[in-house]
Amino acid sequence: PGAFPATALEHGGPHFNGWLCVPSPLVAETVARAGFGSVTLDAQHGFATFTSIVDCVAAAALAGKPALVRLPLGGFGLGARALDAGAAGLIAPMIDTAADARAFSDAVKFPPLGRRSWGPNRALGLLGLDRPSYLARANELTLALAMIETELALSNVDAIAQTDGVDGLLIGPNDLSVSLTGGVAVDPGHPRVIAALGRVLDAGRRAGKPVAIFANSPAYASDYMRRGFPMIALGPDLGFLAAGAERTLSDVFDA
Ligand code: 3PY
Ligand code: MG
Repeated sequence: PGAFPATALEHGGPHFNGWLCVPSPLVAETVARAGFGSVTLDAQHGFATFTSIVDCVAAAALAGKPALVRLPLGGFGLGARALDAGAAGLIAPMIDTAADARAFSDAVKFPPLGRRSWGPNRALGLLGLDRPSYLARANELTLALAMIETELALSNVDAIAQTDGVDGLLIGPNDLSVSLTGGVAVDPGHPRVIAALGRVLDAGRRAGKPVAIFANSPAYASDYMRRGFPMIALGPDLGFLAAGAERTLSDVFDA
């Protein structure tokens, strides 16, 4: 559960990731057991802290699933710590330029790809690797996804995708809609966002790297599945809880 190599997204699929805002190990374990292939602990807009990341990585591991961490803006240092704590991968928001991509990769990949500092205190045990094997394999086993969610990122998408150490892209359709409409709309279904999807998928194909996407709803997730995205993140958990609560209550009247 401490590993998430990009090759895991090559066959079959799509891979569904459960996106978690609530910083609770019980929530992480429950969603990981509910059929999702992995979970994301969100430290940008969700409430994940380093302490909750440590606990939630362990809880996802109990369910046999890898945990990714979505970093706060520019929070690459937290990313390296999360990998030390056994996170299987990282998602960096608002990667707009090749320089942003390089800074991300520098912090979270060991040489020769980057300059990650040594200290995988729990990752060794979770992966069952000794120190030399972890050093040799960590770059390949831990997924680093760069979020494409602005007009500027779209204009640099090939350079971002081709940055060594960036293992794949993840589209943030909400921010992308805000950016592409100049702050007028937050709408993943906006025609400019839909038109951009193919452009990012093509850049991933050219770089030989997977393109994942966040889905606001099951309907968006189905659409993204038909478009061939190999990984779809669904959430957040508060939405699962609200939908389950509403359905449970309405079922009382339908029974
Ligand atoms: C976005 O859609 O902007 C995201 O960051 C997904 O959470
Ligand atoms: Mg976003």
